[in-house]
Amino acid sequence: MTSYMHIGEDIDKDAFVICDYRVTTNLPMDKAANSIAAEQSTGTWTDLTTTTEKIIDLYGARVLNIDKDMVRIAYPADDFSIDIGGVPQILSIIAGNLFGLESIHKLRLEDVSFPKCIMDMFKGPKFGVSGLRKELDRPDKPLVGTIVKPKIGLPPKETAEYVYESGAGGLTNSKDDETLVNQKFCPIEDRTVAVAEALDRLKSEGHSMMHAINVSTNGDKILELAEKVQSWGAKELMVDVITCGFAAVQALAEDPSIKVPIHVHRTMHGALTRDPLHGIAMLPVTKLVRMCGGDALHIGTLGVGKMSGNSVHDMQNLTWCLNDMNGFRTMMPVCSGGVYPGMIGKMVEISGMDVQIQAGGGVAGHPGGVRKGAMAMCQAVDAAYEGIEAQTYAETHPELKAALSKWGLK
Ligand code: RUB
Repeated sequence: MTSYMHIGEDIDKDAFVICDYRVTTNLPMDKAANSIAAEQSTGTWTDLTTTTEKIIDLYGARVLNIDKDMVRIAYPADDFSIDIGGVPQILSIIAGNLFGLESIHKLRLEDVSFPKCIMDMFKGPKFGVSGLRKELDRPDKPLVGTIVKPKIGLPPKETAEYVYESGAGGLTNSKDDETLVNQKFCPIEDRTVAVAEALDRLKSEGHSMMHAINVSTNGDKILELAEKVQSWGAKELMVDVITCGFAAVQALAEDPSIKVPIHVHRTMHGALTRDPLHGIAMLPVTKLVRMCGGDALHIGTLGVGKMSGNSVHDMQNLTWCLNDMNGFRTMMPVCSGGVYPGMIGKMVEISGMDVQIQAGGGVAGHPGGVRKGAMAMCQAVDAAYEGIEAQTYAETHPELKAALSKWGLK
């Protein structure tokens, strides 16, 4: 069998896509790594009469390192399609057939590094952290948002009332939930128009706020829908990246007709990210969403909310939203899922100020209703910003006090 082993080789990092895989197999690890490198580049299960040493030398993947169950494989940049192909073709190499190989029991793509020549094919966020802050007139503090709850069921008028109330309570952001698009009880056009009126009313009262309308739909319709939603007054769009695909995020972000930020939800990511031995970690998802132009991305709640995750992994995602990445604008990390005011102090201590903290139940479940729920969230963020314990701040802020007595402190 052809060898793809290049252990210890000092490759030119600008000429390869480098992946770290966690591999569980009964095979000796070098055999397993070799079969992955072969399958994902120039080989298959048997030697071929049609390949040449030159082809393997130019386009063969290289196993660079094996450390217990971690295998590092480098793919020559020329294996990747130029101009067209995009993330679908990238994923078919770095995260394709290898997941189904019978001899590999489990496999998880933990990380990927892209060379400049591939990152240059992408444009990154159009707005990102600084753009969102500018649009919202919120230079320093964390953004504070809500997800309109219930997830489904409210008609457009009530949705807009919810948005207005949450803005009147001080929130900077709100959004549709991932399961709401264009149901009979809440047509997207009526919802977008009603929410735009609510946002305009808030603006006339001196408060800037955005609401992300969910345009997740089929690939042949998403751009047209986004354009319509924008023409009906949407100030932000939302797209579910795993169900719609990275290409959908990129299509929206790079189309010149789309002039509003894109909030990226990651529903269904648990099918990829949750098993510690199998699937795709959130880190490669984060890097790809930023390359594709997402302006804000759900990254987890740093180990404190309702969704599974932990602060170490979520912080890696947060770092890759905000670090220096090929000159791309930074992307707003969004902490969401089971969030309530009593956990914000801990969250901000870990995340720092460049974060969007949002709560659905943690706003709409407040005993005083949406406006007071929004006020409690903002008060918790203000306390964290000023370095004051939430409990102390609550002594002079009744809305926060009510939230702490209902949900407690984390
Ligand atoms: C939030 C909610 C969101 C989650 C998704 O509602 O359900 O869809 O943020 O999780 P609530 P993640 O605030 O009531 O829990 O952000 O981890 O992808």
